[in-house]
Amino acid sequence: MENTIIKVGGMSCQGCVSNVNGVLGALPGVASSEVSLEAGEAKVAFDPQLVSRAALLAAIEDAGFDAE
Ligand code: 9UX
Repeated sequence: MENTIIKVGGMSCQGCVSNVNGVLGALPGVASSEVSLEAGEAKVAFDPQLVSRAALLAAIEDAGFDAE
């Protein structure tokens, strides 16, 4: 398992937080995600055999947010 912190831009309410948690949680290989509106970031634990960090960023961006 690998842990990463992703900066997430464009979240303006707790609904956005739920949306980001939802898209991350739907990806195979994501064990857990913790998204903070205040910090503008997501802490994600994932299995690098199943999903890449780049795929996490892409999923967040597809949901309409910025990720880096
Ligand atoms: Mo809040 Mo975010 O009304 O995708 S859910 S701004």
